[in-house]
Amino acid sequence: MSHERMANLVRALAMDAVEQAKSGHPGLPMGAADVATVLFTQFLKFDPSDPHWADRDRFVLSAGHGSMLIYALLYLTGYEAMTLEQIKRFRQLGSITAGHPEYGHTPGIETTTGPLGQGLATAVGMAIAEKHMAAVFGDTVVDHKTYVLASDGDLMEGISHEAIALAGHLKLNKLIVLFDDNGISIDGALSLSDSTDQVKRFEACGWASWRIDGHDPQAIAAALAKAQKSDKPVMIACRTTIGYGAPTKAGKSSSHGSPLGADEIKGAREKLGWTHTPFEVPPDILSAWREAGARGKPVHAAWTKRLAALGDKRAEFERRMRGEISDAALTKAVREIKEKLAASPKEIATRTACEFALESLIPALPEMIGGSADLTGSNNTRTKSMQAITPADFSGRFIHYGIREFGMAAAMNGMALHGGIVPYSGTFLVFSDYSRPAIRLAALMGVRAIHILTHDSIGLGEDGPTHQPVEHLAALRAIPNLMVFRPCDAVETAECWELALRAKDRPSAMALTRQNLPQLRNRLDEDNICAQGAYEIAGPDGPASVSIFATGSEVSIAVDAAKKLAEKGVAARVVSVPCFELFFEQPDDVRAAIIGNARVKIGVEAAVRMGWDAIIGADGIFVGMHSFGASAPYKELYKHFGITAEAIADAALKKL
Ligand SMILES: Cc1ncc(C[n+]2csc(CCOP(=O)(O)OP(=O)(O)O)c2C)c(N)n1
Repeated sequence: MSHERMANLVRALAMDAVEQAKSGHPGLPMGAADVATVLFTQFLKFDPSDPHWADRDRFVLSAGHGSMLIYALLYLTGYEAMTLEQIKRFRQLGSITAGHPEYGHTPGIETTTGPLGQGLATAVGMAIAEKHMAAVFGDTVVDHKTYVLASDGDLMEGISHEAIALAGHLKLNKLIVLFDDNGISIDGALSLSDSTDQVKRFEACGWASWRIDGHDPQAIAAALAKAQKSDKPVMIACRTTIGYGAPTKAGKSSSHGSPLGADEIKGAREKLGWTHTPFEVPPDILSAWREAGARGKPVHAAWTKRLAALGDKRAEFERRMRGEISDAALTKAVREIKEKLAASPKEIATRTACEFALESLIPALPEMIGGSADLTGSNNTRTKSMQAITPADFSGRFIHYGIREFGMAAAMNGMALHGGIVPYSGTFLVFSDYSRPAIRLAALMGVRAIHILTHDSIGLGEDGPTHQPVEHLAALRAIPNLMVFRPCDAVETAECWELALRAKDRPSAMALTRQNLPQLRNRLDEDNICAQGAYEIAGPDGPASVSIFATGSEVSIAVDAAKKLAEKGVAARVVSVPCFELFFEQPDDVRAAIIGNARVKIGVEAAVRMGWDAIIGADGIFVGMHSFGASAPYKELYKHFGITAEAIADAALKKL
């Protein structure tokens, strides 16, 4: 079967599906069909009968708008779930051919793409994960590549720079980027807004990079063959024509993101020599594609034998790839931490409590890989025993991500998606804005990536308002499926870590303090009390007329306020709310009991009020931030902004 016929079937399916849906992007699939056909028929190692095969090559269509390309490839190579019927239902509710590739929604999709640049940055994490797993389990069972198809848009996004710099630094030579170098974006020619020499840029970042004709199958194959042997990551700039084959729209932005229209499609069929009706799949071409899809079967079978030969390590490899944390190891580690804290309570910052917890968690859970965006000493995410991952040795468990918050968060997604790793990282809470789009994708995909976000309020003090988050907790809580933890002491920090680790299908953000906090929970609780999201941490024996709800560093302030109220004869209880999301997921009666029916409800958090009304009601009192912070020693700031025990008690008394 000729390459041309096979590639043209991809083009035909893409233009027909977009036409039928009356929406979508035909230009990229038509332009990149040659590159993708060579990759999928000659190089990519995969087995459509097992989309989760651990040693498959990963393919990331970073330019997710070209989704019809990957849907067509999955169908043609024989992924069972991807039927022609699904292709015909492109972009319709309930189909697996959504508008952009979605992980978990469509078998064979390795990561959700659409937000340009992130696919590439996620792939960097996959390539790191491959190297680490190979270092731990050996290259007889872990030896695969990560391929990315990236567009101009992917490479224009700032995130691409963080990603390629990190990949170049780490010499991720099994990462191969195919750049769909078509010189066109939505507004028109790329020359309207960009004149970067991408090959030089990648070379400057430590990549091997060169240009080829992206419509010449021999050139594509030769480049991919050369890339296999590289000692650096590889970027192949494939010169293509967007909308290849369309008579008047090829090479123009008009083929980028809308149906070609009946006349243009008719013309494209003529130009491509495609005599078939819409959605017609010539059996001989399909069978050539299916044959290409079956290439991986014997390779997979041979791998299965090598896996069996792994002996004792096999079960551990499989456990890690399934993402199942050892319940016994985690339970034991958390118990150990809590016992130590009960025996000798610690007045420490929660960032320090995090490190204290990690000292037990890291040896217990070998799948945890930590890191920091150049704030290692401030985030306390590296324990003493952790070795750094380096280009020469990937067996380490700590990544110096550099000052690349977004690249870090995207790479974490890639590691989690690859499997075998539970990534966590550190930066300041205020800079979660920089990593937010990747945190959002983690939540959308349902992957376990754990973000340690320290210096979580005005409590960081003298670095001032540029570094003091005020709206970030609310902003993170607004992301569906993300758990935002704000523990109040060392015990809660350990419990929140346990919850984050056990949540296999969701990411977490943990806001931790710079300043020391008293340990409020001094007895040993067998259960994870934070699992409910909120609980009464202090209160009178009888009914209370004031309920104070607080998180993190403000819980101890709330406890002091309750004491002041008690001195005035007012019974007040304090509810610690380490995780809004877990609290809101409780049954109504549990929630109602925790909220209680005190006459006065007060929320205390050194951040903006947004989100708090769900707990304290619209008529509740909120003690927190109403503006940006300021630079000063933190105790002065708490006084200045009125977040004190006196202020809380006064507000309660006024309202009673
Ligand atoms: C972060 C982000 N910004 C904007 C968009 C909207 N968008 C989709 S494709 C595209 C650019 C298209 O140009 P290119 O990447 O070269 O793709 P091609 O036209 O070659 O298909 C834009 C701006 C997006 N998907 N992601």
